[in-house]
Amino acid sequence: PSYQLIGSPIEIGAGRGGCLMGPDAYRTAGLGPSLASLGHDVQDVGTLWVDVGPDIPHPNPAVHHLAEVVAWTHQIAEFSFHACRTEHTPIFMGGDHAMAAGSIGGHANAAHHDGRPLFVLWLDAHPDLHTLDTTESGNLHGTPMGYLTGGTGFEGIYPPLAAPIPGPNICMMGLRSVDPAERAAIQRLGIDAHDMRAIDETGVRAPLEAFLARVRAANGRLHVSLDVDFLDPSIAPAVGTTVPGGATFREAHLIMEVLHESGLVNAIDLVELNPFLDDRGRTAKLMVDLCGSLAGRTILDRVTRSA
Ligand code: DIR
Ligand code: MN
Ligand code: MN
Ligand code: MN
Repeated sequence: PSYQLIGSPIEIGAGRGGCLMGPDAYRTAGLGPSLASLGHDVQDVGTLWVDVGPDIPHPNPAVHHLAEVVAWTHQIAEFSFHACRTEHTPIFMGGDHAMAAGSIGGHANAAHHDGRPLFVLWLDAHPDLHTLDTTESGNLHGTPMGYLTGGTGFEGIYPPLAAPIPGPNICMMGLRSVDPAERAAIQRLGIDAHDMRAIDETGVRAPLEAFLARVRAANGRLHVSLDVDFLDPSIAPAVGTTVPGGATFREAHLIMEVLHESGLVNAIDLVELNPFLDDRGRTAKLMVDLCGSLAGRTILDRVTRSA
């Protein structure tokens, strides 16, 4: 495919600063050249920015920086809608996970426009299924999935979605920090959720292949949203919300390798990288290497391919 890199340095959705530097850390770690070395067309279209007016008050006093998140959501959704109606595969370089309201929301509207269903592979320690009313931290990076699945209270504040994303079209892997309201939402929406206990028991490949078979059967479009905290903190320290017991190096690469073989990925989010917390760039480098596997890097030639 032809990749389009786009910097989306929103950072006020997270509890602490630093994600602002994410896009440039990916550039320094060589994301563009790495994809180009695999034979792809790569275009870095630059970094988005927003103007922010006065904050929007909200009945939930924990909610903060709502106006800024809404401005970013509009900006990123607009870009995503247009990018996802071309042959390019956009890679949204975050930025915190609040970015996904725009990147996936715009993608959902583009897919709807083309009469195709959107599927989401959500790789994260957290389901980010809060609404503006249920969030206790008020950190809005915990809310994009709430918005995208049609949670209440976003209407009139966030950009309209053509249709909410149905739970069964969403596969979550890596969950290990789930708040009570989110746990209930996963159940109610019928999200295809795999917590770390399930990954321990089944590995990543079987549930991923089952999900991809559904995407293929539905002629769906696929958005992959990769939160740094999906990975175990021992290999990916550069994130504000580390949670022990995350995906291993090989589990993460295997997911990317299987995604490449599927040929189904239409857009990618790289979120929550906080370069201020990194250890000599190793987390940024790992994220770039994971993109390499997603873009077709293999260890050896693979002569046979099992189904
Ligand atoms: C917690 C943590 N569920 C919250 N969320 C996220 O603040 O709502 N951390 N997304 O990365
Ligand atoms: Mn997240
Ligand atoms: Mn997370
Ligand atoms: Mn499943």
